[in-house]
Amino acid sequence: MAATGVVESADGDDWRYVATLEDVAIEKGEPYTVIAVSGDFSTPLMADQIIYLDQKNASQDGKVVFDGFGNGFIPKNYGGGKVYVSGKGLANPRYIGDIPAHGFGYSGTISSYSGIADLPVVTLTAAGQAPITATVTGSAGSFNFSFSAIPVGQYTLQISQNQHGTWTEQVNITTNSTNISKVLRRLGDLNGDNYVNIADLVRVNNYILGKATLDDYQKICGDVNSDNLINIGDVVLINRFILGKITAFN
Ligand SMILES: [Ca+2]
Ligand SMILES: [Ca+2]
Repeated sequence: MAATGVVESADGDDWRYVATLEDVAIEKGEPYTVIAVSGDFSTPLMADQIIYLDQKNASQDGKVVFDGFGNGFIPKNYGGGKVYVSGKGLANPRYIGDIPAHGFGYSGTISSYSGIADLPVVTLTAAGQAPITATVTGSAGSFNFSFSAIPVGQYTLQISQNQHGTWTEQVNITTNSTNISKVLRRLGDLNGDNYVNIADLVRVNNYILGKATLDDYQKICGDVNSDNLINIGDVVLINRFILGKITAFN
């Protein structure tokens, strides 16, 4: 006896499921049903558990082929599931395989200082999981990034680039592909005008003196030596940068 299922993932949101069931109990011409569910099969089966449902007649004894793709799936759940087949000769729905977690595209554009050639690094990290790294293209302060097939859930988005303040935010990947745009500021550029000059130095100084506040991203961009503090050490470095004594912050 053999029972196998194969899931073939394609680009973006489109994917297909091909199941082949070979079993001596299968009778040619009899209807068999393949059902993909989130979690385990249960009776009664809840409608929102159903990922995919299809019925085919056995084309020959011992073999039924299900071939569904794209809109053949009911997108109730993309977190993965299990596939069962039921029909004549099968007293209970038979488990034949897993559907891997399926996800959605997440992409966007990044604007940054054109004088830095290094590509940004973009990652999505779910709690307790390894970071997923985006494909990044572009040059001269204008970049595109894209993730494909990210399972739905909460992630930390991080965008970093040499000589720029690292952008971090929480994002919720939903059952839609998403396109965003972000602006990365240079280290030392607190007002976001792409220059590091006396205006930025004054802001940092006023913050240290308690005369002004900075938002979270300004604090990251003002911490030019990346020690998680904004203090005289950063002022000295920004001043040296403005005077041309250094050309980079790290
Ligand atoms: Ca500036
Ligand atoms: Ca610092």
